[in-house]
Amino acid sequence: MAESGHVSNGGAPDGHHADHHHGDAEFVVVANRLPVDKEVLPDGTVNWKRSPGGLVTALEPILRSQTGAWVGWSGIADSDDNPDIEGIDIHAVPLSTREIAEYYEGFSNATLWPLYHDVLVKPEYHREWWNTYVEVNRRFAEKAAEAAGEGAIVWIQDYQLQLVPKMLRMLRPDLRIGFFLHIPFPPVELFMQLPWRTEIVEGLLGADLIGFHLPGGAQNFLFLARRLAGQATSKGTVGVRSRFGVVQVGFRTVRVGAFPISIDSGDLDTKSKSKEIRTRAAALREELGNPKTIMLGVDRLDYTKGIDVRLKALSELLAEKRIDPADTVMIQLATPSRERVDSYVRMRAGIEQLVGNINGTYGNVGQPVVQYLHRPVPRDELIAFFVAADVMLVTPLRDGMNLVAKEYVACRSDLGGALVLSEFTGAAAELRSAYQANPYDLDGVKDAIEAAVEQSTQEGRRRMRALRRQVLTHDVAKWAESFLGALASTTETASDANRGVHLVTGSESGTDS
Ligand code: GDG
Repeated sequence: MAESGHVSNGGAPDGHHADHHHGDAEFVVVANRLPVDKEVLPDGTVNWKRSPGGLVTALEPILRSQTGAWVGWSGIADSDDNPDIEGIDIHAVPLSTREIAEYYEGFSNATLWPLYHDVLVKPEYHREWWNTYVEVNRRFAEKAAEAAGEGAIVWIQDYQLQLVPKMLRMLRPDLRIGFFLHIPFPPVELFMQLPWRTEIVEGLLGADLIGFHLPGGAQNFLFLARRLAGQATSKGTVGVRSRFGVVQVGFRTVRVGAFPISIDSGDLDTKSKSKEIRTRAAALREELGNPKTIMLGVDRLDYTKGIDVRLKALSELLAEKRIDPADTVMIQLATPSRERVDSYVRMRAGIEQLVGNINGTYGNVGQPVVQYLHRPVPRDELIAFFVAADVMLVTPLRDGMNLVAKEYVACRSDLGGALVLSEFTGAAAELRSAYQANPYDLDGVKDAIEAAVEQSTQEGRRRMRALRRQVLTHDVAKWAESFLGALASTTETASDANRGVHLVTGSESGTDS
């Protein structure tokens, strides 16, 4: 199967593979990365640091309350490290240098990522990359099958692993399988470019529940599932039907729904009120020369994030004297990302040129308008930046959700600050009281920034109060609970679940606004 690079369309097995030795985990998370980062201490000893991501935070209590396992890659090439974390059974999937280049940097980040983000960069289609994606997905599925106990719940994460649901179901028909996509699911016209479109859709349909951030992504998927998965196979044509957003393929049931992800908002709210963070935020303002307005951008350095959009808007606002460089500072924190993918190298150069341009034209010695860091900053420092910033600039051309927008809001218990937010983020569906703009309409972005800079205290408090109500009542624990609740309520018994595919859109789990 791997040689041809095609995933078999064959029917699911009808019994258990008695020769497989099962693990004993009741709940298994499968993600590209393990929730740890390797740290080599000055004396050469190796330490595994828990990575602080939102997914880990949300799932950790669930993983610890049951027998929990996590299947993923350690982030290191050619390593057979199996890091140890208390309370979570870790199953590392080793990746070779070639596999990282083809499965991760190639098919995941130079094919799927741009394809799923409106083709902002031209996706590259290479058969070798696809073949490696198939092989690596198979390895993840095999590890998950080893880790999971009889009848376990398995939750597969994101675009790097879209073939795992089907592969895992074929190995272990007894499991209940969920899949969540963290990035947008693209419109049909774009997805149809993909030479392996049918394999991807069928791979996902191996799950019992497929989650997206937004109802629009779920709709795109449903349409494609009907169009692609109903095709004739070597074993005859599988019927694909739908009602009320419920599609049935053969006898199996697959539910599809929107589950907008969030953050640990309570934790950020508490931290942002602490004396240390308040003091640090005041010191930051001081270090910047107490400007009237601090603007802030926080992103992985990625072409989807629209960092260029906000820099161009700022540059024009300065040229038109609608913003005064003497009392304005913009801070752009850009975390290095995918530095071996060509399009990222080019984009970085473009952004750094824009920064240099603005500072060369409008800055003074010791007083640049844009302060740009290309490195990650510690979490507490980041929170202090959120507390200090008057205007938060979130201007992606396309973004599945955008957690930064929610984090900023969670940090503003003082009801200060203003959020400028692209309409093309998932967060825009919930954060209605932000200053929203179409990132392709530069005049609209400029107007939104100007309105945010000039808002009255009263207007700012009104908007921030509304934003905080949404973010504080919809946190990441609620997100996980809602997905896992929907997965647990998929009604069929496991053996029925292998005879066909049937889809339901999740009206029970849509966004709140
Ligand atoms: C994908 C989807 C979706 C950033 N710089 C630093 C830092 N960060 C943290 C932020 C935030 C996270 O990284 C970035 O999350 P985003 O949601 O903004 O973006 P992606 O990385 O593209 O995430 C996205 C998400 O998955 C979840 O489903 O929302 O749409 O693209 O938490 O705070 N953290 C620290 N230092 C930094 O310099 N400590």
